Amino acid sequence: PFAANKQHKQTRRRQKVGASDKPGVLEEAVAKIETYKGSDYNSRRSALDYLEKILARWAMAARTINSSAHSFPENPWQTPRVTLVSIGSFRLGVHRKTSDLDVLAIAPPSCTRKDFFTSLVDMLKSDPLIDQVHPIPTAYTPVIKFLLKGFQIDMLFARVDNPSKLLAFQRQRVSPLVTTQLVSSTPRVEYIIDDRDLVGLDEAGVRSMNGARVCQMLQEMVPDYKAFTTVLKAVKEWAHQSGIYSNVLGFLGGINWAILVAWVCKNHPRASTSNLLEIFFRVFASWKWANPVILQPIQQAPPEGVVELPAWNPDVNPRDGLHIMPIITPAYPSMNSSYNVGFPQLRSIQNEMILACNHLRKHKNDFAALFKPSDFFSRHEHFVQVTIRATSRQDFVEWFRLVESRLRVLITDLETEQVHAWPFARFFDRSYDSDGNCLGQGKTKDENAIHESLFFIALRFADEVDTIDMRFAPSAFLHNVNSWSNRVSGMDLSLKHITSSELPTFVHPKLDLTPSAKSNDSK
Ligand code: 3AT
Ligand code: MN
Ligand code: MN
Repeated sequence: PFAANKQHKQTRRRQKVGASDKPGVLEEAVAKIETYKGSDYNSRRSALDYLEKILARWAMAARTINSSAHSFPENPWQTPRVTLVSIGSFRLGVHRKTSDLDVLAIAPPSCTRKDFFTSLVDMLKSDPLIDQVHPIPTAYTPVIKFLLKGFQIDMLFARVDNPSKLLAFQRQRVSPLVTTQLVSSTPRVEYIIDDRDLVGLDEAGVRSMNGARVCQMLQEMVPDYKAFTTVLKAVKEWAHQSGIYSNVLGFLGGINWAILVAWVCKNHPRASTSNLLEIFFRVFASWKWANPVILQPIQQAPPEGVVELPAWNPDVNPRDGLHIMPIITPAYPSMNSSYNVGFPQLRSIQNEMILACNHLRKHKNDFAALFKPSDFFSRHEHFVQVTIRATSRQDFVEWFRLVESRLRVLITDLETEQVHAWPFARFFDRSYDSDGNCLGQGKTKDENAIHESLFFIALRFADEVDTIDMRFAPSAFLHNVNSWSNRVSGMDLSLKHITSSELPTFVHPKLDLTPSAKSNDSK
């Protein structure tokens, strides 16, 4: 680690000498982005501390229950502790104000995954500060989702097979390389998980641990961590504004963008941050998909003693060969983190990258323009407007989650040779009272208000198209979603075709009234 540290410093020095750009231009632009301003580090930290206490209570209770049925080789005098490790954007130090908090609970042998999804879920449901508990035990990576002190939490679970291993986690093993790199952006000391820690875990456990391992590997692999986070923050903001940030809608999410940025950093260790961002757009605007983006050679065989799992390999697994935009995770077993991406979404992502690339070519270092709201709604003429509605907040939360998870199907079905679908990854939320008066935009907390969310997919027709019957996709989608078994009255969904003149005014970006923008508008 110390050798690596030295090398790290040298890279930095070289970078200063060799940099052709004015240093710090991108840093300045990123510092102005509202969504990263005013670190809410402490409130997130205190939410995690609170959660850690609940987990401690749960672990005590679970041991009492389980010890009568099984015997676990645990020291009865020692309190079983659950270790909470943060992963995702909070761990990387690139979270936005609206980002969720992703955590991994590493539990002692006396706490099983079954307990996690039963007794712990009950505890969470009865906690006064916790809301909207949503366990998904059958997911590829099982997770409990809930709201704690206003933060959306995604909690994964791994159970270690012997108590001494857990103690090792609790001793805060920290690599010196990671601490030095993180000191300025992520103050929290984190646990380091290596291959040996996967021994004895089941499949879902390995995949859950990998949430943490992927973050860790990205942190260790990039030559200049600060530069990585600056570029990643810029990319995330640009992707949000461009309507292409969302895993569930078939675009790219946090982990995908992080891997792409790490790839650029790793392959261009001497570039300045401004250069790195330009290279990012240039490289991925013309990337020949479905060639995969791979950070390091894919390890096909498991580390010694670790359960064998399929690693991404289109030669062996034909389904892997169907992925159109493979972005491969580095930790064993490597997977494609973007298997959800569809053709319309890929086209949008590439189009936005080309626009960004051209913009920077014409206006060198004008990064602020990349962080402005997209003019998506002025670019297109025809739209499908999806309206998701429910008559209470609780119903809305569940209904929205269901509809959102199925919108990818609608997007795929709308796309044909004659019609291209251009989905925009953003929801416009409003709430109303029973007389139809608007109570406000954005998510409101009013329990009994009518909640509504709008989503738009632009349509582009081929030149030869005169009239076209497009009823199939919307009616199939309505049928599919409306037959959901948990649907109750008041949960409504409607789709309609509108032209740009019928768009609600609030979809257009608010006019920027700063003097320079005014003079641009009047042209
Ligand atoms: P946000 O700031 O929350 O948007 P993030 O980096 O935290 O970005 P997510 O919350 O989507 O991203 O994911 C958190 C972690 O969960 C990252 C990764 O370890 C794991 N994960 C999520 N989606 C995938 C995926 N498709 N493939 C592999 N790992 C994933
Ligand atoms: Mn996250
Ligand atoms: Mn998440």
